[in-house]
Amino acid sequence: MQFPKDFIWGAAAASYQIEGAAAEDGRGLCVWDMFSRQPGKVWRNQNGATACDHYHRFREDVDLMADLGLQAYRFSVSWPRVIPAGTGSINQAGLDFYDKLVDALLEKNIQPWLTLFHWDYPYELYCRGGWLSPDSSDWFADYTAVMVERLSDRVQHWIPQNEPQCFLGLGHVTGNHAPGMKMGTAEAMLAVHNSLLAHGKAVQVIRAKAVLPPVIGTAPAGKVCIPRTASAEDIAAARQATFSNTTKDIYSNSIFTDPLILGHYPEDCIQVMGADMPKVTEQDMRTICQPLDFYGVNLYFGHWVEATEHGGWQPAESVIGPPLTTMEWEVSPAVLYWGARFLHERYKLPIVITENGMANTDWIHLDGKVHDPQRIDYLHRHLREFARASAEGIPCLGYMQWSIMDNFEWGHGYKQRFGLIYVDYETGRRVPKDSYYWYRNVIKTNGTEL
Ligand code: IFM
Repeated sequence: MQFPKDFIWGAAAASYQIEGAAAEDGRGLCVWDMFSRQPGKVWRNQNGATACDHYHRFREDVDLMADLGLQAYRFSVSWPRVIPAGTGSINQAGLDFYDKLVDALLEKNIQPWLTLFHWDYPYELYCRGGWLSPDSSDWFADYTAVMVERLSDRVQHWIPQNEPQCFLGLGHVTGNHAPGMKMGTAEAMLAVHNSLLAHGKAVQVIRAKAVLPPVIGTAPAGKVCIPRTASAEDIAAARQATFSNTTKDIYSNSIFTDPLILGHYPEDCIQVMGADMPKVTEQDMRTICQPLDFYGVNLYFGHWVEATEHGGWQPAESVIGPPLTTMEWEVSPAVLYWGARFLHERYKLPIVITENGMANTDWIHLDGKVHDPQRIDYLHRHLREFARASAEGIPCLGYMQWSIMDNFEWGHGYKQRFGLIYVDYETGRRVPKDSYYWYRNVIKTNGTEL
């Protein structure tokens, strides 16, 4: 398999999922602290108060990243660690943590890819209206400015928000994630619009203030459809299904990314949302649609689709007894090929896989090692599909495995393990899994042996 010479091999994690130290050094509360206190919201009522204790063990973790040969580490900043109330006073100790983390990464030649928001929304801002507040985009822009002022002399890669489909869809519509709200469509769409404005303003701030020339991208949870066969009709059906909005469900690529990159909401979204669409001004759309450098996308599985007789699409049956991860996500590696292809066709940006990986039944075996052949096979198959996209001329810039280490998997608590590194949560001990050593060779050989 062939990857571009300057392809970036990375791995990712997020603040609330790994840092712990939830009540230390002046960190403010986030919505996940509060949500996980409610009985029954998280598996076994667990929470991220200690998590992987990365806050204290980050140097050991960076050493492990360096031994892995990692070229980039995508991490997120805990907004309330830096600005405890979400706006106003800055917590220097919190900023210092990210300062030291970035320096430690750079010392090992690992590029820091900084995500500004990966779901640990400041609780105080939630109490002031959260994403429904007309001030929410300015709060986010002000927070962005703090991070840019402190780190942009060393950080070049910026991702404003991780998976708005999830923090809004799961957090504000179904209520399965923090803050656990169940909004109607009109409110949900207002929150969508405000989060898009926040993205646009953050990009403006980064471009205006950054010291190093910034490289800015996205990290949505893409719903990508895979054609059941290679027929032109099924391919067209999968393309159409990937971007279409036929219900009021906001778990959509195009509702978020069309405004960001094409400068307007998709027509079918406007139709289907009807009176539930927020008031949208031309000025809003100009703010939202800022130039981006890459299309980063988090892809774990795809949805099978086939053409109907009348030129439409319909879900296709999967096989009986499909390969499933412990999240019960179907292993469907072609999602990386079709995702890269459809998303590049529509948005014309180079592609980065900002997350891809699987949860597995990992434990320490009698020989003291963690054998995870399923994960190796999963990653192998997905990377081959991404290489196929690259071979067809789609600009593929990089790949971030999710996740560098086992961590707090939101509502699933610590039940689901996604890491290349096993974490013994009782002791904090890290044990690199077989997939860690496998990925190390992939990086070393730039994927040529895949
Ligand atoms: O752990 C999550 C991450 O926080 C966002 N993307 C999907 C991952 C696996 O569920």
